[in-house]
Amino acid sequence: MSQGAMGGRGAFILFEGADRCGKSTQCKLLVDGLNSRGVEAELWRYPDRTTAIGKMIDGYLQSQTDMDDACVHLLFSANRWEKRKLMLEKLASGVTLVIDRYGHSGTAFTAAKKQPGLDLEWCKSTDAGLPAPDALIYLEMPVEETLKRDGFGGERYEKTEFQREVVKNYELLRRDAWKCLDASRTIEDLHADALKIAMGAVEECRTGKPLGT
Ligand code: T5A
Ligand code: NA
Repeated sequence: MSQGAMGGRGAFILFEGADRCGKSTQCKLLVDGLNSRGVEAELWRYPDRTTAIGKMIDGYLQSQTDMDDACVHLLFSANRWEKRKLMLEKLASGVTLVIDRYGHSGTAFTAAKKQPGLDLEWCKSTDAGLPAPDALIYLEMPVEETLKRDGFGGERYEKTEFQREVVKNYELLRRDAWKCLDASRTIEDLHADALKIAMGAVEECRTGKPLGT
């Protein structure tokens, strides 16, 4: 019997943080860890580059196309809205979703462009009404350290100064409820903490915690 059939919903577990802090690594490990403990879990990521909107975002991130800053922000947001219905269905059916980036990335990155009108409040407003995470795991790391990691530098936003602004914005968005982990620790250590946090959220959701917005 699925968890949904037993009456509980799945949890929405979110990983956030600057580029190369280790989000995707932890998301994959967490989904495996949850599944091996009998918790049905799926890995989702934003941007979801597979949809029509996601393909436009992908072209932009790879600098194949240019776009107005507000316009591309709205596409990132629309990419979350277009998957809202499926997200609600999955959670209601008892599936836990481990999600690699969400609206916090949207706000932290667009606001880092420092364009008139595109402040934190405006950036957040386009996501108002989307489901809120049950647990947000923020991987914290100085920009200088993430720069040393493999693969940095390929895409549009992977520039030192820009990443510094992104981290400043995450600090402004930060709430007490965020679970902040020092991302310079080992992959295994971080996974152990993430699994504890996620199992706690899964249990709360199973026993009736409502989904926020
Ligand atoms: N964006 C996104 C917006 O502007 N608006 C939005 O609304 C959204 C949703 C693409 C870009 O889009 C922007 C933000 C981004 O700039 P993406 O596709 O998530 O976003 O970016 P990716 O390039 O896939 O991923 P990241 O750069 O964010 O990297 P991760 O996932 O944080 O890091 P990961 O796990 O791939 O690890 C990076 C390297 O470090 C190693 C890994 O092995 C890998 O080599 N590593 C560690 N090394 C030592 N110790 C550890 N603990 C380690 N963990 C990982
Ligand atoms: Na990633």
